[in-house]
Amino acid sequence: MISRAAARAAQGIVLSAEVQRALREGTAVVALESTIISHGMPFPQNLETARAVEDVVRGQGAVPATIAILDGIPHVGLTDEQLHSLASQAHRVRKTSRRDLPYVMAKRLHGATTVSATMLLAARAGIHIFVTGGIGGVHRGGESTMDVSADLTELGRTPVAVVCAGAKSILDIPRTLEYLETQGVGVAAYGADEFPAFFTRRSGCRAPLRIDTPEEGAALIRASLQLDLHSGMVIGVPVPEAAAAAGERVERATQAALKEAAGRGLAGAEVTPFLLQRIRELTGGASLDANIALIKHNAAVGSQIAVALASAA
Ligand code: PSU
Ligand code: MN
Repeated sequence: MISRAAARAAQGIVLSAEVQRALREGTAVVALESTIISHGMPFPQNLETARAVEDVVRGQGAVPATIAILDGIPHVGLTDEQLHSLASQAHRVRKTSRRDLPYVMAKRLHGATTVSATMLLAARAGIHIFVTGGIGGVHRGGESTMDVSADLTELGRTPVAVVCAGAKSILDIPRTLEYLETQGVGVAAYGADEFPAFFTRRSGCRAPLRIDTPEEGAALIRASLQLDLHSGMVIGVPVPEAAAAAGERVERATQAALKEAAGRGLAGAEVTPFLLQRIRELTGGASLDANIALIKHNAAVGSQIAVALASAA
């Protein structure tokens, strides 16, 4: 049998020294995505947030592993210099989901990984927990456009728990939950009964599962790994109350941005980045502040779950 380290090397995945050591020693590791840096927020807030989120993870006693493709090589764990170039040269970085990975590698491009590609690379590296802001989902009107994020099918086939603030109301949340059920993905709300809707704490949809502590989250993940389910799960953490105050305004901006996107006939991978940018402009930055607050909060909760998982191993 070949070792896990050799298997990663064969796949051309580069792990930072810090991440390698943590995985070898059984220290908690938390994966982080890079599309949120390149396509989800403007510079320099994207860089500040990426650094702050890594600090939150470290503050909880876990090791952050931000994932991206640099010059065609998948990296798990970035240096500050690498984070900086990803954040400041976003126009040179391609949004990379599962299907884009071979192309970005073959062409030796820079790629920012979405939830699907980040999950895939995290799993290859042996990381079980991944923190982000929000997952992709079934877009509104998805029943006719078939615009369903590859994040959802990835959750059905890759054993990584994604800790997030739920799915944005730019998406059809009831259909997103239906789709996750079809894919066999466990969906839990953290300390709440309802699945959260990113900028707002409530979506009107009851979460299928509820957990209230990091230990409960760790136990769920452990059971899933034990059964070798090969599927992921979603842990939805409601946005902190203070940051949820902007929720109504953001909701109105979301409606306006959706109309604009439809008017421009946008489709495919462009849709989500366009909506995020327009909502940010229409709310005068309020959506960005809330976005930053919720991802830091998710990082704290996700790291606590990762630490609980590592300590029980
Ligand atoms: N939702 C957010 N911010 C983001 C994304 C989603 O609130 O930055 C990004 C994530 O990387 C997610 C991707 O995986 O958008 C989904 O894109 P699409 O809808 O094209 O599948
Ligand atoms: Mn899409």
